[in-house]
Amino acid sequence: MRNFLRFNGIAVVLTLFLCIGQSAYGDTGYELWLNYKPVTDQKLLQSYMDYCKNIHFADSRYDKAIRDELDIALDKMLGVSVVEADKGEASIRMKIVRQKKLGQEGYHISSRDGRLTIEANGDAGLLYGTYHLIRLMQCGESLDDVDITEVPKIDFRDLNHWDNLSGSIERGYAGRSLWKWDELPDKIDPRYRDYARANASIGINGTVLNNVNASSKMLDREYLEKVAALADIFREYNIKVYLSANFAAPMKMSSTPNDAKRGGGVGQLDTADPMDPEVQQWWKDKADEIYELIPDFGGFLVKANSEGMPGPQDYKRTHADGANMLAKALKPHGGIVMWRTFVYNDTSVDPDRVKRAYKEFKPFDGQFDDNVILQTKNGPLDFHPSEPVLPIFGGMEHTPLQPELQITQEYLGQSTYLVYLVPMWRKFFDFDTWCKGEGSTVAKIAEGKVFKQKFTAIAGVANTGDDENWTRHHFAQANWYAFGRLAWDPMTDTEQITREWIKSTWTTDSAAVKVIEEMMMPTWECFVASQSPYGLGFTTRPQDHYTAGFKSRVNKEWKVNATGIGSDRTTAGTDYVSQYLEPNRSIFNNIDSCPEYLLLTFHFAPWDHVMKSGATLRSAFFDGLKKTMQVNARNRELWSRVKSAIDPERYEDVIERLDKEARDARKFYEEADSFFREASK
Ligand code: GCV
Repeated sequence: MRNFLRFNGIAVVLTLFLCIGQSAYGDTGYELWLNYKPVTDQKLLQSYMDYCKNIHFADSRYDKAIRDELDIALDKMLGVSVVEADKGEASIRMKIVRQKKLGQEGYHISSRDGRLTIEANGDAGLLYGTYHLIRLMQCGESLDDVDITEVPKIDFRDLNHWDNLSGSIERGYAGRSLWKWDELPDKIDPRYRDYARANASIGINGTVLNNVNASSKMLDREYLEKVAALADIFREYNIKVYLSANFAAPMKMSSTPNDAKRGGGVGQLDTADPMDPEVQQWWKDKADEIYELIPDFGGFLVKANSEGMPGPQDYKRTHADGANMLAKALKPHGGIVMWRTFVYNDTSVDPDRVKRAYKEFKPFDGQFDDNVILQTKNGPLDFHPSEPVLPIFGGMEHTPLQPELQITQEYLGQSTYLVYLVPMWRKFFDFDTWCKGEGSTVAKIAEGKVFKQKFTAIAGVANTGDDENWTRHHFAQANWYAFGRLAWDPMTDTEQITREWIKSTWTTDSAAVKVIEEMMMPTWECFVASQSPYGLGFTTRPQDHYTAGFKSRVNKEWKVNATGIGSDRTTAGTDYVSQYLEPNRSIFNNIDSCPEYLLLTFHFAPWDHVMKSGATLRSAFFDGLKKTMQVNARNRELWSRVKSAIDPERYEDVIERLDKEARDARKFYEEADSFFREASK
């Protein structure tokens, strides 16, 4: 094999030139964090070029993806091409080794004497190890004496797309669906591969293509063939395809008016009763059909008996009956069922909505088949800016739970506000449920370390669309990136994720990195203070979940009057606190020990309640309402400081977003301030 470096001197000179004059380097944001910029530090550049002189591939099933990525990355960052070499001579060696502790996806990167090795026990580990290596170079890290072992903490790390077959996206704020159903399977948009690359680079290994408010048509042969075409591409990047299934799909007619709107069933039956043998057979046949087209199909995600979707309760059956029937159909093929616990419509379950999901599911703990996982939103309401952890976490000892986080900012300023979600997700993962004594955090439950379970999973509701930069707001890309990194390991350090993202997306200029980090970090807390202070909950209009909607929420979702504000969910109120284990129950129940970020979720708190700062709730509350405006003004100023380090196109785009945020935040503030002043007299 030829063993020489095809070093393209002209390319390096050119790329360095372009880098010095950033303005010449047009950027749309399409590359996301795979924005491979020429390495300008001469010492690092030389060192990287030495390491990347030639590569020995391990003959893995991801070789093509690995090679393609290295081709792009090395060319753009170093101005060199990938050159293959024999094992003994290569400066980068990829190896499959028998190391069970690395699992199927883990890897070990090490370097010594100018040579670097990526070892993995399973082929996918080499893919992820390669992305890690590239990331090190993007972040300007030395490759000398590297010794990194990474094993994902969660098995199935999925994006959930709420994309409809029509091309619209429920709660999508970045254009239309990425999936061009009318063109598939014949025409393959190159973007599908870039989507897979981006996800693989952060460890995402599954994607649910369609909305949980699923059209039955998704399971039609016609659409399954289109799905198979996508699966063929994603498979090259270790990404499995899943589908949201409509529970009434076996019926020829829709079982509910809502389902009718979504296209009705695709089967020939008159029922979708999970105890009916014909229905069971229908799902078995459907599973066989799917696996014939997509042998590594991941399984079904199901929203049942929630917000008008059909489900087993329509036939007086339980969630367990429904989930297990699907599980049995998928089991022979190795598929799983992700059954959602976002179920709250039946007011007879409990007058307080936040209590319903727990009450619906707790009685069935331990009754689900072993290829079922309960996909559970982080909070009991619905992805609000600040919520307590849903007590299903810690409350169900015999059922695997899959956290569902929302990357798309439905209640968090959509694609207008810069809101960095990691601080919120950190709180969620760090929450101690106490289910097996102190330290039984959500992170550990998600990782399967608290209860015995066969597999673990996590889902993030995607914020992608067909906008050129995928997420409309350039900073919203950070939430997608961070979700992937946290799905890989929920305990990944926030600072590390943030800096990696900034460096691989924007710039490695250390002063600029600091400034951008400073912009991002306080945004979630400020947003909460302005739009849902102290865990108040619903504050936006039901029509858009964006503009101020206090009038339609007051006295329904929470109360406010001259005495105080909030919801009494203590033992003297709706008793929601009792769904938590001790000591959380007592901590939340007492207004003095209740964490302030949840004060108004659990208490109707008097305006003169004294906060930890010494201020009254009244003054803290009204001061807080201004916070998003303040952080926005500060961010506008901070952003101007990094102008010289940022390409003009994205720089201006961000200014435009910040200006829109300023206008909308002021409007929200004015309405909030006047409403609460009036209401609190
Ligand atoms: C997909 C909320 C959203 C709905 C969403 C639902 C869910 O209610 O507003 O758009 O539907 O959650 O998660 O199922």
